[in-house]
Amino acid sequence: MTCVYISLGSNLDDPKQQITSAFNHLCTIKHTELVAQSSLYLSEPLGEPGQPDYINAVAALKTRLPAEKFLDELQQIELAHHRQRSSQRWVARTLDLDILLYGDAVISSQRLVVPHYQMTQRNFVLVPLMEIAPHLRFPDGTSLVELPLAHNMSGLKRLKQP
Ligand code: ROI
Repeated sequence: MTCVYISLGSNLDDPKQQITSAFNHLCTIKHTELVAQSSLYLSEPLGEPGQPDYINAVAALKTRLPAEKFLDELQQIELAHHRQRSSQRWVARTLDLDILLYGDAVISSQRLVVPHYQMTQRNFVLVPLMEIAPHLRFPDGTSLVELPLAHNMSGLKRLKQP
């Protein structure tokens, strides 16, 4: 089994409900177990100004699926939440599920870049990760606790226990 960390984000159509529903869907992925889920965090938007605040969270799962098959499952869940795929980046969305880490794999394909290319610059990813995996190390050996943003709550509010 491979340990996978993913991020969840939503800022449209009742974001709290979108994330709660996404956690339920994650439990149904074949050959996969949901191991841990963080609290929900209210987070100020990064990117296009004027969008609503986001709800963010992270999850740890164990899976027997290869990375791209696992990505297919995440994209199915996004579609079930009416995610519109668009060529525009950094805009509002009903549900965004990103693979952050897939074991120790370093992947760079057209569909998938792992570790997620901007995760270390986003406190709305690192802070929830600190909650569920404080001892985490990245494939290059960097540890999560060493990253200053992992302790930075600016623009971020923890909402409730999972
Ligand atoms: N901003 C926040 N706070 N949370 C997100 O999940 C998020 N996702 C995005 C962009 C548009 C970059 N901004 C975000 O994709």
